[in-house]
Amino acid sequence: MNNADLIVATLKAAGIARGFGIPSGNVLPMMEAMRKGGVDFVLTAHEGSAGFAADVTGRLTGAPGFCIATLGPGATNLVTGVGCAYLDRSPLIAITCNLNTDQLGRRIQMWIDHHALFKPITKATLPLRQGEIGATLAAAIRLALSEPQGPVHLDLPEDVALAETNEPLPALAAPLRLAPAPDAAIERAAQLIAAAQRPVAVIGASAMRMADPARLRRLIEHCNLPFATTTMAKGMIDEAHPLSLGCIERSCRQTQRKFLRSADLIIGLGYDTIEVEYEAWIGDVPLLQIDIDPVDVAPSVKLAHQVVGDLDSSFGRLAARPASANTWLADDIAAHCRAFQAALRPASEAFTAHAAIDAVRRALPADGILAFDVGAHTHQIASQWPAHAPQTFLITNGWSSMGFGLPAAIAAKLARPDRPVICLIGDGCFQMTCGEVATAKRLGITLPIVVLDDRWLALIKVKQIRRQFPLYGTELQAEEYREPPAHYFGVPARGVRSADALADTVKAALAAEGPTVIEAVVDSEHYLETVYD
Ligand SMILES: Cc1ncc(C[n+]2csc(CCOP(=O)(O)OP(=O)(O)O)c2C)c(N)n1
Ligand SMILES: [Mg+2]
Repeated sequence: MNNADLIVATLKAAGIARGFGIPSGNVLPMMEAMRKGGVDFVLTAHEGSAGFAADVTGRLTGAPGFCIATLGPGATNLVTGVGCAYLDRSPLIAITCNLNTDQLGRRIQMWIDHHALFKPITKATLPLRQGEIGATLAAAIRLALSEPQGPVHLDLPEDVALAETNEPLPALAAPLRLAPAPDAAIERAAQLIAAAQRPVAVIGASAMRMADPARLRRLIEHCNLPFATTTMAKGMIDEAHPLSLGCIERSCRQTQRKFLRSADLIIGLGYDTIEVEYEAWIGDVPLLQIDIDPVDVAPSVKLAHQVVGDLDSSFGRLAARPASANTWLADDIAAHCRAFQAALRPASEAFTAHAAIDAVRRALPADGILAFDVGAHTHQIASQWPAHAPQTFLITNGWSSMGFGLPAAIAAKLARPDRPVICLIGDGCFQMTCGEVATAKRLGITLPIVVLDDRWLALIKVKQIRRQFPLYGTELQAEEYREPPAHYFGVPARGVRSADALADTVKAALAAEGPTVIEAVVDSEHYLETVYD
């Protein structure tokens, strides 16, 4: 057995079933070990996509995601995906396959200092060395899975990969758990919730990693808390719940802000400020923060109290306190939700982006998974798409990188082959990652790839208009498509120009054998009303 075999056997023992990446000569020993060892190598079109796909695999499987690249430009490409796992806190192992040990640090083709490159975007960046492979890998896996979860980078020189070893498979220790919050902190939080007349909870991204998300719903119901969520936390509790207010700080954010500012206490439940800082929306309302980290707020925020510790423990203990009453009426919440949802859908004769998003929702069963991307469409999808279960609404909002949606959808379909998965992305994002259409084709996965073809980098266009800059450099194409090409890389492409045609085409694509590209030619002028209002 060589060290590459030992690495693969250890990854497999950690529950890792596949790794995403692009090879070079230096990667071949690892790929051969993966082939023999039963960890699938998934070839992507770009290493950035490999990183995004690994991030999403980590979110969905409970084992770290795995991505692999060559040195230099392979490593720099990979960084865009690994950074996503860092800010959005997904467990991930990234391996760069390097030159031979005696060449490291010399002026040799493609060589750069990988540890310097990965240091700011990983929990650790470690060299893999002869005789220390098992211990390094076990430590890396444990660190990636310990809260807050995140990526660990490992650098593997080619001679080390190929060297024979008699190291045994390392024992894998359970990840470290966060300490429970002190009793006094829980007690004070319970008092604040009991005293509030109009408390509102806002669920954030840390809650996505709870061991038992049902505790969140029990706490909300126990305290009768109307709850909103950030973009990433949508679906942690079914948004059809009568206490659900929907998403904050996306389309029609002013409607949500107005409601939030009518509260007398905001309760952040696993609210990670990486998605949006409190001071953007909280106004004068006092804040009770319950999270895994000490809160990061501007001096203007009225921080009433914070509880720092393991979320399963905090929420479980708070839900075990006597129930308290408040003055919320179900009608108030329902009326607010109706007004919010109506404002998101300005009337138009045209086939609008919001109508396209609703059509895709209609076509996807409630347990289906949506992966989408970064742009004005993100704002619109986050506000108007009802998410019904955890892990069904895949987006990056901490890292917020274009190019996430398509590799995320591919990774989701591989991790959950039994579930319908849809990719819904802007045309700018499609142009950035359309090579991954070939990846989906090669994998043979059923995947509708819906492109909202509005001919603009619409989010940046909206910003140009708001800031009174002339429109410049944000138009993707001057004329409307007549028809899309017959196929991309052998994947059939369909053009649609109405909501009904879109819903029907998506349903057909969900029943097809492989991927389908569906180009919805939409009018997104309404973003000027709904986005960054
Ligand atoms: C890697 C990266 N580059 C640039 C940006 C800035 N950015 C955010 S949204 C966006 C436009 C996306 O265009 P498109 O996919 O067409 O979506 P739309 O805004 O039209 O819905 C850009 C350039 C980013 N978030 N990530
Ligand atoms: Mg666009």
